[in-house]
Amino acid sequence: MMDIQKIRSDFKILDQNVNDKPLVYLDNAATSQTPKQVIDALVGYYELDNANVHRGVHTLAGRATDAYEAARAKVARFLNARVTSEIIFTRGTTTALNLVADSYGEANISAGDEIVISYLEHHSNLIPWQQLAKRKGAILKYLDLEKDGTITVEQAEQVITEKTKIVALAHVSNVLGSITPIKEIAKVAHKHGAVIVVDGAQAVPHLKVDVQDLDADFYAFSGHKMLGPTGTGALYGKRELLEDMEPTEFGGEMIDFVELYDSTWKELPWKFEPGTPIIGGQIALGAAIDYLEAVGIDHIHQHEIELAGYAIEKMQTISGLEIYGPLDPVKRCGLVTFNLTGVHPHDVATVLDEEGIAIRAGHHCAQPLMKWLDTSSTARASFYLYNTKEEIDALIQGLELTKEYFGL
Ligand code: C6P
Repeated sequence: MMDIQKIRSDFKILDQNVNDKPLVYLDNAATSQTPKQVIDALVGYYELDNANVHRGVHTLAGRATDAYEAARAKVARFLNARVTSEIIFTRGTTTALNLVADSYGEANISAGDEIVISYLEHHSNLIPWQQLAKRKGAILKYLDLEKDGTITVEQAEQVITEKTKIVALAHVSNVLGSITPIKEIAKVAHKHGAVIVVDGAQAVPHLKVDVQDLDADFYAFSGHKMLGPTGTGALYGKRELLEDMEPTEFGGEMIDFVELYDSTWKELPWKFEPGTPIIGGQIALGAAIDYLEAVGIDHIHQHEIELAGYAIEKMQTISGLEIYGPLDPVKRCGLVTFNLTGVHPHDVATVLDEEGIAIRAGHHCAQPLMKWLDTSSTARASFYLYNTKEEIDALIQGLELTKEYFGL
């Protein structure tokens, strides 16, 4: 069982009024809040250990390097990677996915090859593949979605062929909250000799992710959606794939020897980490993992199922409110995307903000999905471990007020 009040006491930011109302923060899919323990790790690094990593022989450099590499080991353990060197620190999901497209994609995609993605992808898992396909004369194919927005293995079986070289899918949709059956689709991809790249931005914060069990070839996530600082995150890749890949950025830290007309690279993972990394940030990401593990990721997932189920049940009583994605909370993570007929989602978000309630409105960086849903934008409430049913009650009241405000 989770002690929500105890958890909330670690998040000072939650204890404030916004527009004279208690803050109800329901925009966790955009970015989560940061507990004291993570802030302390960041401040502790700057107050006591600040130095560049992998370069100096002095004590602070040693401490900074040890803490940075210890954070990498935590990420490896959290995702159940085989070895720590399979974890490349990145600025987040977007950078990680671009790295795979620009390195693995560049070397392995030729004219006529197929890259398979889906209609629900975030732009970060769409544009890198779109641009790669354009550069190479490859074919970008889309998995269609079921009526409730979910992706099925049957769809994948129909679309993935012998020509498919890369399958790139979100583990959890940032709009629909739906969970993609990655493990089963990985089997289909591998049967056809393709690799599977997983966008885990909305999964790692909420679900137990085991990259070996999923048999993912690459797996990307962001630290700021899982209690860590912005500018942090990582790419997991199977060692044998990463070994064969070329860096896409060059400079200090990533080289072994540099001569006038040629250079060689460091071993994994450092050949993919040029320049001074986000040292304090990644150390704090390690502290975020400690926090999530102490609470228990399975407990967090269960809590979110309950919150999403409660929110969906209450929202269904509001006339003119359309919910997108599967209605069964077990099929999704803790977010609910919706529209109120006759009110633009930005207006919904603005009225709610007046009530101290933070939600997101817009296309959520998923324009093809908006088209598929036959809308230009939606409102989205997204939950995390510190949210409560009382906060969902406040959201529901706020939505009723929005309807009144617009005379509906
Ligand atoms: N989605 C949202 O409000 P970055 O920006 O690199 O940390 O994450 C990008 C990203 C990739 N994939 C998915 C599924 C995502 O949800 C996101 C970020 C935020 O939905 C900001 S648009």
